[in-house]
Amino acid sequence: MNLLPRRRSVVIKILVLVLVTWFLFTVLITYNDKVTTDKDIEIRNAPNKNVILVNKKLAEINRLAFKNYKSVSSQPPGVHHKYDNKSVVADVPGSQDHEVLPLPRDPVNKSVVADVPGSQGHEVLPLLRDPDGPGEMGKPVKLNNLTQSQQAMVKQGWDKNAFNQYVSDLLSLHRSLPDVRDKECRGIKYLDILPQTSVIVCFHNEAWSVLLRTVHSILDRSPQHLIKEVILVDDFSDQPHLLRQLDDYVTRLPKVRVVRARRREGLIRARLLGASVATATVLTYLDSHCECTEGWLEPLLDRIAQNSTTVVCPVIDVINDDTFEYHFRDSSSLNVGGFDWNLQFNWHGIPDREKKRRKHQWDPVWSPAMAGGLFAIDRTFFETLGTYDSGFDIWGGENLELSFKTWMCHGTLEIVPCSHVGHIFRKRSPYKWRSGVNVLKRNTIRLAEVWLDDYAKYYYQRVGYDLICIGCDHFDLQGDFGDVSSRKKLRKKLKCKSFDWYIKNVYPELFVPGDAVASGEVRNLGEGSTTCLDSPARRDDLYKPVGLYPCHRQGGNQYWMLSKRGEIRRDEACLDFAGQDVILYPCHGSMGNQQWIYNPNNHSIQHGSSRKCLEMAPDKQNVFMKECTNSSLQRWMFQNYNPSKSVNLFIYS
Ligand SMILES: [Mn+2]
Repeated sequence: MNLLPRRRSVVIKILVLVLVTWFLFTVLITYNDKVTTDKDIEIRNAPNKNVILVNKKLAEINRLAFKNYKSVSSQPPGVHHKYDNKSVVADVPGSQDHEVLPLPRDPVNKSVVADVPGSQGHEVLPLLRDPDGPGEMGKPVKLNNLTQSQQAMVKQGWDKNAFNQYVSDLLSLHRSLPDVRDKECRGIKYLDILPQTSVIVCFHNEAWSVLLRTVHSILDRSPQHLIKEVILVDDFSDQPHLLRQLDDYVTRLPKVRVVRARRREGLIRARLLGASVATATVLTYLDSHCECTEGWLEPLLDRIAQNSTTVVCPVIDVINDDTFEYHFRDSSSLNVGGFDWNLQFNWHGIPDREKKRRKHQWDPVWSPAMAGGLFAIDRTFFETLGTYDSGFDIWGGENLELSFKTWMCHGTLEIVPCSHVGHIFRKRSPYKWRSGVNVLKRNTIRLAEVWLDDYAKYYYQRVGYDLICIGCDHFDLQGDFGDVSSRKKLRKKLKCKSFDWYIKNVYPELFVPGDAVASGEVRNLGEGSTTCLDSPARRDDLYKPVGLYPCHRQGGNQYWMLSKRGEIRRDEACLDFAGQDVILYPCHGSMGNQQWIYNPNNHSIQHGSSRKCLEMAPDKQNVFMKECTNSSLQRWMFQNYNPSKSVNLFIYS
């Protein structure tokens, strides 16, 4: 009987011991796990410390592998898609020698993987991020009281990247952003079943924190079932953080793969390399210095799901290159893309006819051209269009090529106001290109030759034949820009519409020099009729009052065109009156302050909205806007005036 209580106490002791041991063990395990994870995330979130020294040997081996490429002809056959994950040599036009490096896919400790934000599922996301940390909610970061060594680091970051890398490194890779959409966007119901997308991000020597913030913003702010994969295309970077360190990092992000070019390819061929390994129905291209915002993806995919020939662009918000502040505006001030006769892309306001076509300001808006870096396209449609012209080199003009053929070959190009992606706009390119080749020129000549038909002459006039090829006219330039016959054949095969159709239907706002109602000098008929409107009109000359000078009949600063819509302009500079001086202002195509009504009978130039008349000062130094009189100082003569082109000029509402 004595034994029993003793035994009972032994049993209880054992039980307690087991419990305590189990408890301690559990605590220890959890603690260990947490320490590893915390450290892990901390290291990755503190990019200043993240220059893990890359094993030099590995880097060397990589370099050796890259060296072994063979040179190939510049226009190999079409794209062949590889749908497997294995190491393959991709057959991209112009880049047969790409090597797709296999991703290390070793089974990793699950608890670590699950704790990496944006990986596997989005459900386990303990973001170790200070919600009031620097740059959160897209707020600006201003640097104060820096030590000398910090100042040196700031400068180094700018030199390397042309943006403030030091500030970027201070921000969380998962920093929060405000919901920048119009509030109506939040209630829009999209199709239940949307296609998946492969997001393709090309980079060359991109800063670690900027690249990874791009990646995490994709993963963190997209419905995970819509992201099939994120493909990072490395265009032959040599900075150590983009080699082994990047491979190691993305191992923990199962949807992210790195594909590496074996030599410097340029943006266009890098994008094609990405496409060649992508497996989803929709390709979404982003630059490597972006941040996606809440709800950015669904409205893009929705448009493509409804019509696979619709090519869509998000609204591109500005991430300040210095403070990393996220700037955004509502859709009322949205711009669409266009270009000038230099074939340079530009932005302009939504034309009135397009405003009328749409019901709401948050409805997708037709855009004549895309900026280039950020868009989504159905992969089959992209292939049908012949992807990019593989004869294009490096970068430039490819955005217009894709824009023209989208519209001309039976598609639609839209900007989707409910989709916002931030982008760091740099003021200079931090990269070196091989010298001696004007790639932009070569690309745009190809563009003009294949797509512009008769309108190509305006491009050639604008850039000057000399610039294209010294000593030859544009008909014997074949050697200079390569062979475009296959691209022309493609255009024929697809039964694409003419550039004339495109200009008249998609981009009627574009000023076509041949349509000018008048071109040449604008001469005042008072004070001896010897004075002409005279101003330079380059970008630096804008916003200044327009001047006067004795007429010289040599064009130049006295060459003006009167457009059908009543603009008095040279290139993209328009005479503009807002109540003060008559200045040169970027043409906006919306008449208003830039509409001038020329009356060939009394030679007056009346301003559309103020109804005042252009008048020369008696001392011939300035022009003013005055009430209309019969004064000879208000009489002007346009050179080469052709009233038959001035449709509707006198009808104003
Ligand atoms: Mn960019």
